Amino acid sequence: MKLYVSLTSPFARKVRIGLAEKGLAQRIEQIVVDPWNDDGTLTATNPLSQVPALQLDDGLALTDSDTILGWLDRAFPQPPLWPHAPQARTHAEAIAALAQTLLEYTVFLVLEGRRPPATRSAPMIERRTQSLIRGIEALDHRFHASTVHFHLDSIGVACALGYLDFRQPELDWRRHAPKLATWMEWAAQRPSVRGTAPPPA
Ligand SMILES: N[C@@H](CCC(=O)N[C@@H](CS)C(=O)NCC(=O)O)C(=O)O
Repeated sequence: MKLYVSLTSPFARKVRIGLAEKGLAQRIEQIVVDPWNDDGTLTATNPLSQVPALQLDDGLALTDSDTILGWLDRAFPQPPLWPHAPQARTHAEAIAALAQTLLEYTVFLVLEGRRPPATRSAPMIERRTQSLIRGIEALDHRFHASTVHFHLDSIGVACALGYLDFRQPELDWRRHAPKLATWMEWAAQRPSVRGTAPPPA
C-alpha cells in the first residue's frame, strides 16, 4: 500500500491526520510528490495527477481524500472516523462537506492568484471570497466540536482553517469566527494536527 501526498496539500493532510488518529501513520508508506511537477510517479497511480492518492495492494487506486478516508475507516475500523449515532453522523458529514468546499474555494483563490493579473476573474474571485466568508461564519455557528473525539468533521475543519492560515492569511478568518478561533488553538496542539502542519511557505 502506498499513499502519495504533498506536504502542503490540505486534502492530503486530511488523510495524514486520519492515519495518525488511527495509529497507522507508520504502517502505510507515504511518498511525497509534487502533483504540479510529476515525473510519472504520481500519474502511474492517479492519472489526474492529484494528491492524495492511495495505491492498494490489490492494484486498485483511490484518488480522492474522502474516498481514501472511507476505505481507511472500513479497513481499520478502530478508532472510528465518524460518530456512530445516525443524527450525529449526519451532522458530522454536513460539517465535513462544508469544510471540503471551503478547501476547494481556497485552492481556487490560490490558483487564481498565481495567474497573470490580466487573466484573473475578478467576479469569480469576489464570489468565492464572499462564499468563503459566509461558510466560515456558518461553521462558527454549526460546528459543535467534540473534545473527546477527533472525527472527520474536526479533521476537515482543522485542515480548512489551517490552509487559510497557510495560503490566505489576509482573509483573517478569525475575524469572522471567534468560536472557531478558540477551538483551533486547541486543535492545533493535537499530535495528528501538529505533526502534519505544512512546512513554512
Ligand atoms: N477532491 C480531491 C482534490 C485533490 C486536489 O485538488 N489536490 C491538489 C493538491 S492540494 C492537487 O493535487 N492539485 C493538482 C492538480 O489539480 O492538478 C480530494 O479531496 O482529494
